[in-house]
Amino acid sequence: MTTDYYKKHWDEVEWQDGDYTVTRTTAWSAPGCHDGCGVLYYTKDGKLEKVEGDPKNPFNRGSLCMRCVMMPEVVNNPERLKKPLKRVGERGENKWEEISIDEALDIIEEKVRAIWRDYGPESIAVHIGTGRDNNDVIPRMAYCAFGTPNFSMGYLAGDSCFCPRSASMASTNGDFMIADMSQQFENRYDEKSTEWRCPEVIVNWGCNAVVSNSDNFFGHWIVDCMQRGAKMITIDPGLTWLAARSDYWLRVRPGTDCALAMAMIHVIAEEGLEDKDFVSKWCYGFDELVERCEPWTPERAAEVCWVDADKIREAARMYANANNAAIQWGLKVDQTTNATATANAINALWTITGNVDVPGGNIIIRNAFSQNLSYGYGWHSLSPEVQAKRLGSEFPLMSRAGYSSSAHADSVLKAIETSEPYPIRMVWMSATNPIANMGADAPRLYRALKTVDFVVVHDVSLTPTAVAFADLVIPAAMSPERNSQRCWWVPHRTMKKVCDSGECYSDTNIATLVGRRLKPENWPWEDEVGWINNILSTESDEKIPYRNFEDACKQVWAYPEFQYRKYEKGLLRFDGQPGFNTPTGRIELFNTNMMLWGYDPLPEHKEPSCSPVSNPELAEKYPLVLTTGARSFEFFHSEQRHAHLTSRELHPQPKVEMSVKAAADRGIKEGDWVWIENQRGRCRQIATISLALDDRVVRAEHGWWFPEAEAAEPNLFGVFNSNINNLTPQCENGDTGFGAPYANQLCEIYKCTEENSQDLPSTHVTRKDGYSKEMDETNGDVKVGVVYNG
Ligand SMILES: Nc1nc2c(c(=O)[nH]1)N[C@H]1C(S)=C(S)[C@@H](COP(=O)(O)OP(=O)(O)OC[C@H]3O[C@@H](n4cnc5c(=O)[nH]c(N)nc54)[C@H](O)[C@@H]3O)O[C@H]1N2
Ligand SMILES: Nc1nc2c(c(=O)[nH]1)N[C@H]1C(S)=C(S)[C@@H](COP(=O)(O)OP(=O)(O)OC[C@H]3O[C@@H](n4cnc5c(=O)[nH]c(N)nc54)[C@H](O)[C@@H]3O)O[C@H]1N2
Ligand code: SF4
Ligand SMILES: [Mo]
Repeated sequence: MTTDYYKKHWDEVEWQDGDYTVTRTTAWSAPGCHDGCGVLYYTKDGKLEKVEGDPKNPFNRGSLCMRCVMMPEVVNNPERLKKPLKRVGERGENKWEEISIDEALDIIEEKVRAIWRDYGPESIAVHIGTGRDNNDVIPRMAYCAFGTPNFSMGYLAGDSCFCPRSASMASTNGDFMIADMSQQFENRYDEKSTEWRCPEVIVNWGCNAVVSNSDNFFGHWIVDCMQRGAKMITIDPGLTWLAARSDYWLRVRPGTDCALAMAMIHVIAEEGLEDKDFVSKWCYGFDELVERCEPWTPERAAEVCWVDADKIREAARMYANANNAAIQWGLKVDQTTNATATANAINALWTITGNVDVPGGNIIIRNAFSQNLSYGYGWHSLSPEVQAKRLGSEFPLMSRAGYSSSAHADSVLKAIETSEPYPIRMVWMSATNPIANMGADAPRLYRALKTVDFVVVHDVSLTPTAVAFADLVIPAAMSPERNSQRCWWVPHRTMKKVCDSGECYSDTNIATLVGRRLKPENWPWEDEVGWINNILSTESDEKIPYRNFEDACKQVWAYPEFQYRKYEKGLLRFDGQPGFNTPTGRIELFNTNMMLWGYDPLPEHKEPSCSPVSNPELAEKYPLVLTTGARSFEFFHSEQRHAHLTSRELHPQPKVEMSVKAAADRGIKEGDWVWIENQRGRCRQIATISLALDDRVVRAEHGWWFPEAEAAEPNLFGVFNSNINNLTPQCENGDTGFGAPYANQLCEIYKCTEENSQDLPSTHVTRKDGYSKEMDETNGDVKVGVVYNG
């Protein structure tokens, strides 16, 4: 295909190319992803045959990552669910009967009405996974169909994905901020037609965006900016592609980022590199912050973080001296119990250097055309009495200020385990596979979810979660089989159905069907298009250029107007005054919200609970620092794992990365199967040797299950055999309720032998009730130091 081909069809949204119908639209989920890139779908006889990046779409400008390129394989995967299933055997036996959607809805309606009558709606918990094409749909179903306040992100310990960062930003800045790579402008990198300027320095902080494309940020934008001269600092224990191309790679010890950020603040303040004008006009508490960071000399941080002191100094200078610099931060900021403080410290870095809402800095963003749906969508349909029952509302940062408008995942788990403050009788899971991936302490979740009376799973495939717990499984439609619209910052996008999904249902469809059965007064539309039309006509501001789905599909995307330095123009505060949307109207380096709620208003480093520093005794037995879950190109969490897919061909087995010395000391060679073990449990992955990793640190993968293996228990697709979440704790959160140590554990690694592999984790968990069992009677948490007893 030549460029001429695309030019010829530039103004069309659908055309014929031989036998193919080509449709210009966007992709989101399923399969999962955070972004919504422009695609050209090639369909023939109602079947998806090929996907290309849409060169016209400003978001991805023709690029695609491999998960969209391989979408036809996943959509046409014969192992996909095609019909609703009702369990006929015991849970875990994998025995099902195919039923119609009406029969499934009958069962759901009967169970829900019985729970409403006997226990109250709060006894229903509704879960989703990460940000897919159901982010707003499933919360609305929870509130407006089931009438429960207990909607949460699966069993994500400490809500530790984006929520800690977003709550930090909301409480210090009053808004969300993101690295500015020109994504607010349809003309993108054209510096002549926009105010955008390329960042001189980009900091990749615990984020590997070229692989993860996380949070509506397309990683290739960083490459585009590198090509335009941006220098880079990467803060990561691993030598990623970005780290290898950076001017500074700070090989931080997992879980110590707060200390590193405080040392960088120390250097900036000591050398007077802060933006004095911005600090004096727009910041509150600079002196207090500087005082707090005073003890954090680069030398002290070097000891804590295992990074060279001079490098910390030089990186801080390079960042602060740039005219404009952008920090793109990621998940690893959240995956520590010290997440809130860590996020506050990094937030302070872009603030004191004046990189706030300026071209090529960190910009303030909101959803296009005022579509503020997300987790709070439909919340107001609940009475104040029901709202007050939301689990986890004892955490003020989350509940009182509405910074995290969901139930607290660990609190839901505890309610299932203890029936306190009330029992959970039904669990609905859309797009989450918690025992394979989302939840920490997968064995504990396994035990808990087995006790819930009624479980519904809505998914594309029959997952370990479905086999272990579900009474009903409903098949999910995939991205090219959905009509949808997207509100995640900018641009506003539509997603158009191009192939038939048979009896598979989009989240929007299933929520509508369930809602119309249970509370028809809240569901005035009949199908997904009716719902989208409602959003476009009533939930969007008047600047949106279309008011119904049909018109929206003719345009595919729309950019709202974007302005820099909104704080100077009175565009952020409700009262229309200049300043930020905070109590003081300034960015609160000294966080008055946190002070009022009884938290430390300033950042401070805290050691992870299991580290060589905090727990040297444990470290004697488990000397390696373990970080988990760095993303790989092939998979989105536990998806794309089927054996015949290209993803498994390229990445057939789980991998744990260790240094040459760490491997040699243990007699381990590249490609050996090894056990990764700590006080909570163990799992096995394949060793891969790194020339660059610290000898004391290892990086293990998450999300592994083996769809090709026996589905029934005790094997359960081998879901616990390679599951790194046998080693991570649930219910160990920061004091704000946010953050969990998924990425900073201790472990030991040893070679798998026949002898030590008799008791496989899947059997151990499903048949022997194994791992992390001993609970602390006072609070239901797992005791740190419980010794694995295989
Ligand atoms: N392909 C793919 N893309 C995805 C996903 C997926 O599963 N697959 N998942 C999506 C989701 S839900 C999320 S939240 C995002 C996450 O995506 P990112 O925010 O990019 O996070 P990770 O890939 O988990 O980790 C990024 C880097 O942090 C490093 N790291 C590990 N521990 C630490 C630490 O303690 N400190 C620092 N500074 N760095 C550390 C890792 O080595 C890794 O290179 O990706 C999204 N995108
Ligand atoms: N150890 C460790 N654990 C981690 C992480 C880590 O870094 N380390 N990362 C954590 C993070 S940040 C997150 S966000 C969670 C993510 O966890 P989740 O988002 O829950 O991801 P999965 O467990 O893969 O479950 C997603 C399921 O949804 C299905 N699905 C995909 N798209 C759709 C859709 O549109 N509709 C429906 N109904 N189903 C769909 C998929 O087939 C899959 O079975 O994992 C967490 N777990
Ligand atoms: S980031 Fe990758 S998987 Fe997601 S929509 Fe874009 S190309 Fe597809
Ligand atoms: Mo996530």
